[in-house]
Amino acid sequence: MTKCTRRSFLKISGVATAGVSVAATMPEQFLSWAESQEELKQVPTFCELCFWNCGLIAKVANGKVIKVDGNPLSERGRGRLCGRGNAALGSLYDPDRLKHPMINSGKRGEPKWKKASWDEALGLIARKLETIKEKHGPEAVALFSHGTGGAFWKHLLKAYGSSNYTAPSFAQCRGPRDVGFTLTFGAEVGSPEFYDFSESRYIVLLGSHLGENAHNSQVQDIIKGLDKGAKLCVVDPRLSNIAAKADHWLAIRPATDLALLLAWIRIIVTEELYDADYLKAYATGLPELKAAVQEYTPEWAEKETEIPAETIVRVAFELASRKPNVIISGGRFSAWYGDDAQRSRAIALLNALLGAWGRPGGIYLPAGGGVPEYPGLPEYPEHREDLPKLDAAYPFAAAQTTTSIRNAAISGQPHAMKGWLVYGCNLIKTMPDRTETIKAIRNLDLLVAIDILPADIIQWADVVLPECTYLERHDTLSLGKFKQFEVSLRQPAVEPMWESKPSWWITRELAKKMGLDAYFPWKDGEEYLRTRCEAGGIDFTELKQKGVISSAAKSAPYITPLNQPEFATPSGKIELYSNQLSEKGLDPVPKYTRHPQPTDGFLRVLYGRSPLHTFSRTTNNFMVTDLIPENYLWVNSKTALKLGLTNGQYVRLENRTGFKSPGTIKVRYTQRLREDCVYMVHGFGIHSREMTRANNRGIGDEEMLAGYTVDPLMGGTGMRHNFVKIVKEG
Ligand code: MGD
Ligand code: SF4
Repeated sequence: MTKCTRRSFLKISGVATAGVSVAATMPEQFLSWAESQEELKQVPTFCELCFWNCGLIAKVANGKVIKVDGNPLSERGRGRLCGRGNAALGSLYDPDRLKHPMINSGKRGEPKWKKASWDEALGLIARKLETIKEKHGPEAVALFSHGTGGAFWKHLLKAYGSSNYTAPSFAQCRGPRDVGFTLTFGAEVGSPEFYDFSESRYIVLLGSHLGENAHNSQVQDIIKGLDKGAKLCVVDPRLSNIAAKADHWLAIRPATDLALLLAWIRIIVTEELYDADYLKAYATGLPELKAAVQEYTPEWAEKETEIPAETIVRVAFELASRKPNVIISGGRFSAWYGDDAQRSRAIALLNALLGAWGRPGGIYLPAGGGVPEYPGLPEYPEHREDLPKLDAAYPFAAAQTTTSIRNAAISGQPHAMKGWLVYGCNLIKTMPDRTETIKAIRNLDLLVAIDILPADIIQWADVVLPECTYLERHDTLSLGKFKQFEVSLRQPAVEPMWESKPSWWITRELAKKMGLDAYFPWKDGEEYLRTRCEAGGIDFTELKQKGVISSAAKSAPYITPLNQPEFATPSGKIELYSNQLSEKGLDPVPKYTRHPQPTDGFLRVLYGRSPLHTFSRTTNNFMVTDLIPENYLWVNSKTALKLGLTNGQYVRLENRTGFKSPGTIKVRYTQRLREDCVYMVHGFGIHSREMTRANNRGIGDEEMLAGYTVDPLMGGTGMRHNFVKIVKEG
């Protein structure tokens, strides 16, 4: 933690010369500090407005955070914050924040809130958890978690005796990609991804709108790569911002990406454009792969994808000419159509054929490193081996799926599911099929929501626990495996507001009430972190001061004669043909399946991200809602004219089951989208009236889902089979 004076801060931030505009743009806290002679405290910590966790430095005066800046030591942001990261004060000082624990004395979904003390709320939760354990066993309790503080809840759940923890970021997001890559390379592509964009010579993005999807360092890297001459091909039904910078924009017919990928694979193997030496050294199954893709000619792919065959061939040759310094990326959110692990595997196969894994400008090998857990904790209770697994139907489910926990709560099969702890997940908007989620919730004996805002999920909770925001708390360490290993510290910049508390405290107090104190020996958050750092040989005093410490000790990002890669597949090689899949009766090489296309005046709903919003996390944040207060419905101008829509008009949507959106959305005319689709940003359409700025703004894509398809490999939920009609108001 360092201090600077008002004068030096004004100089650093350029505010001293900003003149009259300061009053218009700076928050009240800043103005009162600027009038005073207070010293400015600088507290390094990291951002939680998305999972990228960029290092930041909070500037604190008079007990208030007045500004945040990027921490130059953090590889995740390199001194910069994105628009959301800069809106930290909008999260910290949101007047709608949860202020004290609450107990619901009404029904779930129609709550009657009673303010409670922490002792009362935690006492009630502890009693209910004990009862569930007695009646059904500890496995009948599950944790849904998304965010850094979730680590303490996972520890509590395991100490209680359950291993049922899940995150929507697996089955509803990047799980299919991770499984497709693991089946091929024996490892995931990482989070943040190990893409060496800044050194790339050819980049293909399929359905990834990097930039609108603001992953700080990754956006910096791709721009650097393009500046240095990398070619870019973007495959997207919409001309995204990154597509506007591309050498090729392929406006693919939605749901046909696998056809394009298989055609590219066929061209590369039949024309022998692959990296032959690399495959000889590291891969197995090339002849089988070659035989399996013969039917996927460019002419066949043209009919499926509506991309001209000659363009398909041209991109394949261009891409191969720049091997191995190439990246083919399917982005992060990969739960599209239910065959997503296989589509992701096709992407992995292309990277493998071109020798990209472990090569400069391809997918680098992440640095090793880690920090041990808190030493000396008791062993977790043993889990019952005879209990059937919730995800048994999905042989490659590398993590627990949210939907299998939901199914167990509905049916009681394969075992009882009676209590949910929901940490930082807005499940009502996150899981496909809201009716099923509500049915499951109604069957529970206990739902505890741990949140910072009165989000939609809160309305369905029995007990609500207000966590303090990331600028007010210690959390677990954030460990980053980049080309160097990096440890980031979260520490409070200011005291928690109202009665909100950090998760290290809430879980410890709850544990005490259940006789699990031995698992939570730390005096406070700082002592927890210091002890772990000491056990891992990290200088905690230095970490506190810098916020980030990185180490190059185990850094070897590229393959060299002395740095050979290891592939954790059964064969120890890159598996172009997968015996693991064939043994389970699944396709060893991806096969194309045709998905339904919209008919009879229906349009496919595409959805994505806004650079200023993270799902529903930011839709109430006053610093970004001023700029983007609602989502818009992108409609191709020709389609809009045909339907008699005017630009800016509010409309409703109706899905194939006849469900009409309760909210309305503003039409945005565009030529940057195919005629058979509409597009919107996810995270809007909040129902909670206590979220005063987000309530009833726009429409949530999840609400319009008429169904979803489940990935047979890993249980991912394909949510892009979403067709709607546009209904004019009145
Ligand atoms: P968010 O909307 O970010 O999504 O799923 P979620 O993580 O459930 O909800 C986060 C919740 O955490 C909010 O209620 C917010 O108030 C709360 N929160 C924010 N900060 C904190 C904090 O510091 N502490 C606590 N305790 N709570 C906090 C995201 C998931 O959704 C993902 S990763 C993807 S990629 C999918 N996206 C997606 C989609 O695009 N469309 C559809 N239909 N479904 C999707 N589901 C998936
Ligand atoms: Fe925060 Fe933006 Fe970094 Fe995400 S990318 S952690 S929102 S600064």
